[in-house]
Amino acid sequence: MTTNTACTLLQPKEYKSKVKPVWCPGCGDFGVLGSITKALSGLQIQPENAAIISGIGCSSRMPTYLKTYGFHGVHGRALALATGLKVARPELTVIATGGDGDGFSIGGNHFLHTCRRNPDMTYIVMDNQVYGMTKGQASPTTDPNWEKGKLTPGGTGINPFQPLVIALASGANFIARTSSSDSNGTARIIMEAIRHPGFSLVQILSPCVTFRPEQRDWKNILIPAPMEATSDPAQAARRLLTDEGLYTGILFRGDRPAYQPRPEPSIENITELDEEFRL
Ligand SMILES: Cc1ncc(C[n+]2csc(CCOP(=O)(O)OP(=O)(O)O)c2C)c(N)n1
Ligand code: SF4
Repeated sequence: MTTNTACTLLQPKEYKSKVKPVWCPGCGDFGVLGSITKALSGLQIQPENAAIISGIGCSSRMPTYLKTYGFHGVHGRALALATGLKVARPELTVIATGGDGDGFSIGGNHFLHTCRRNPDMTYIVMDNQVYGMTKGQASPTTDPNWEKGKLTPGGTGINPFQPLVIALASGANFIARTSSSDSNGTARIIMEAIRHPGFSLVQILSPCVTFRPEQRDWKNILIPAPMEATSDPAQAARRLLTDEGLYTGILFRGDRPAYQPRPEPSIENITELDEEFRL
């Protein structure tokens, strides 16, 4: 992480690009954008020293709205792209952003193996338990009884994916849940996640007011976790398996060393490579 050493402090609004978000009025993702800019400002990270990487979805539009470097990739591949960038440019602050569909459905495999690999980056998932961009299909985190899904009128009938439990079992080093309605609290958690070495997952419950209007009520039912973050995976697992997705805060903080291979020197003699592949 490279921070600002100049005298003038960068304000949150200075991290926003000139592009106006096209999200629906009231979408939780506006709050997340605000929290990311507050976190970057809080840590005084120069925009050119940070990169925001995403896949596809309403939430994956995030890099467009920030003045940092950014890459709006293909669906489900944010973590693969972000890992490659972090390996090649370890000095950058790398943040991957996206939705529950992008991250846990098409990107599920990358999610597991990024937790396992533990690169030093932050993954912000705006979880609205629906595919917003494609107009309201059930996602991996959708409640099995939600009957308004475009493709699942009787509900999915299958257990939701539990991202935090799965992240813990797969080796993520920092696990937190927060809400888009708590702008300052979310910014503080993102700052902690960026500072923490290794793979940090921040699940932000971020309502899709268009396809899940009932989620506006989330802000009234979420409760701060009753205990400090634990570094004991067994205790964290018990907590996560019994909290019904309502606890917010930093729920687990591990100390596994981050993955940072030294990039191999590039091949100097291309004819040797030619020889290797000659049929
Ligand atoms: C390979 C591929 N498959 C499917 C799609 C269609 N698609 C675009 S976004 C999306 C789901 C987005 O849901 P989520 O990640 O939860 O983000 P949200 O829009 O809710 O923020 C899908 C299925 C695509 N763009 N590419
Ligand atoms: S469809 Fe849902 S997730 Fe997408 S911008 Fe609108 S409210 Fe947000």
